[in-house]
Amino acid sequence: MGTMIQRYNLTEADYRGSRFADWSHDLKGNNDLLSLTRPDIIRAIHWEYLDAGSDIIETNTFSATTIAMADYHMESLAYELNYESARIAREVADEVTRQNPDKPRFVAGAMGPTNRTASLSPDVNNPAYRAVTFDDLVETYYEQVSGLVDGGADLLLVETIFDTLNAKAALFAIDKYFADHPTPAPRNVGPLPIMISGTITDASGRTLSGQTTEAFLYSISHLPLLSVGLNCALGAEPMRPYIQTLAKEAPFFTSAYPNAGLPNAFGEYDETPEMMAVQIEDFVRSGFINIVGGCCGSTPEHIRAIANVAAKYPPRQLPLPEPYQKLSGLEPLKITEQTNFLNVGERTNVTGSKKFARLIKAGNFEEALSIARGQVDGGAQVIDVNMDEGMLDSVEAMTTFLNLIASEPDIARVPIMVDSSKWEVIEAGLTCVQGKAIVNSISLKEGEEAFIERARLVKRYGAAAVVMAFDETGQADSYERRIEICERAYRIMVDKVGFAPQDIIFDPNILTVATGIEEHNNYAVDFINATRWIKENLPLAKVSGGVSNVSFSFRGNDVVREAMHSAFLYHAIKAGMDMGIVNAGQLEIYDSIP
Ligand code: THG
Repeated sequence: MGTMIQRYNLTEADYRGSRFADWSHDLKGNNDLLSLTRPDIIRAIHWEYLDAGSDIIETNTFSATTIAMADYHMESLAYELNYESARIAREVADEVTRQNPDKPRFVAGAMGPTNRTASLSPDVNNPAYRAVTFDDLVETYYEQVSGLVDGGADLLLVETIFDTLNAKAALFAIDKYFADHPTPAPRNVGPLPIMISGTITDASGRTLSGQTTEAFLYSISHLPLLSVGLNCALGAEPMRPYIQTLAKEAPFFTSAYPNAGLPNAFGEYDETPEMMAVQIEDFVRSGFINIVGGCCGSTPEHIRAIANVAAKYPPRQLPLPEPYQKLSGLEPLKITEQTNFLNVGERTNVTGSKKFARLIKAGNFEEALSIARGQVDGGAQVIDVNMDEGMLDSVEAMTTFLNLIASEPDIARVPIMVDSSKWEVIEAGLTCVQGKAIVNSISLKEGEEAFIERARLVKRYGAAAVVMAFDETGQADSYERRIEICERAYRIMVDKVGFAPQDIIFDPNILTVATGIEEHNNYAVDFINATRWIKENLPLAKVSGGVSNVSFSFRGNDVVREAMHSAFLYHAIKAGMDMGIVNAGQLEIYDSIP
């Protein structure tokens, strides 16, 4: 769209039209505004791409959000821009479809990344600062979705994603919009299909916000997408390995619409239609792709050439779905049958480490980060973060700490487990992480209704969940109660919420043994037996627990505690325990316990 608009050499007056003739700010360059002031041009461009063979055209709404429109002081026009742009594209697509009903044409509502990043700080002196929050983005995208849907878009395209947290906010908004409006006019059908398209901006194969392609994929796979793919960036050729990765892993259709090569010194794109078609033909021939197209610099002639080569080959076959738990930080973490026991670092917990608590309470977040780093260096593959302390503003502490972690690549490479007994703290944590995180925890403590509501939200945020064996009558402390509650929670999550069973992590309560109270002596054995039962009876569910709890009776005697942890894990892992919250780096090897 931008490439074609450029060809018209429009002036400030064209952008303004009569309606905005007196607007107080410059409007030249506000391409989305042309849907209101020069709809004839937008219509003509759509027509040209359809004539070239496009099955899908994008609405002229890449920047039609309150956040991006703020540059022109046009926030209040966001809804109208989306509505009008979708309506125009709809009209042209319908007209062309009527001429040739055998080739139906579709309108993708384009949702750009906005001009702000939710997981990076624009202020080098304040790495915890954010120019935009997840909640701001959800609000702005929700409005965009409503305009696109009302204007008649067939599907939604979240594109040019350079920060996965922005994209997660877009998905959150879309999911919320269709929960609020199950069959919106004018199409009166259920949720529109969603296409997601990321952007790999450098040769290391990462997004601007630092994620690898797989980590990106895992972060956005919680909704039933129509497609996932890549666009924009350096052109088709450098995209190849990342498209290949998506083709192999993605349980959705895949898409690629690269730029027409690298921009030259004048910001122009030099790849001819023939050159670009050669690259795209390779993607299609290799079976990587279901949907192809062009981004910056690609003209209707490029699309015509691409459509011609694409027609020669069958589309990609979807791989068999892999029912694995797939988490991510900047890097992916896939839990398969081959994965060993997973260590979740326990020390970034104000109730679990006196040192961490002291640093956080003193506002010394810099040094607190070194504890997180120590856990990762010590072998933690996930880190548990807990800020539940009476003297702290836990929401603020969680937000600050997770934002700081986001700018430390050696820590942020692992997924985060957001640990709190307060739901608002968990939500605050989830709005700070671009990866696929774990919520720690939800339970039936406050009844089924609250449990369902939270499980739905966890899903909407795209996280896995620890589910504690706790119900309305209290914490499970026998084998029978543990399995009864876990089975009930599993059925509710899988049958009523539609939660992916591989994303459920049961915690059947590691309680303290050897307290002097007779009834406590079987706690560890009951946990281990419950673990075995869960793994045999609740398909794909995982089991975790807070290992250091078991030895609280021996506080101060770390030699005994560490030996207990190893002995406990030796049996629990055999019974199927998948992961545990542990003091990473301090686990004694079972066979070397004297
Ligand atoms: N299940 C789930 N989440 C949990 C727990 C659980 N989160 C918190 C806790 N339990 C797991 N984390 C810890 C962290 C530290 C300790 C125990 C459990 C611990 N800390 C030393 C102590 O208290 O003696 C602190 C010593 C120090 O200050 O250095 O033992 O069960 N889902």
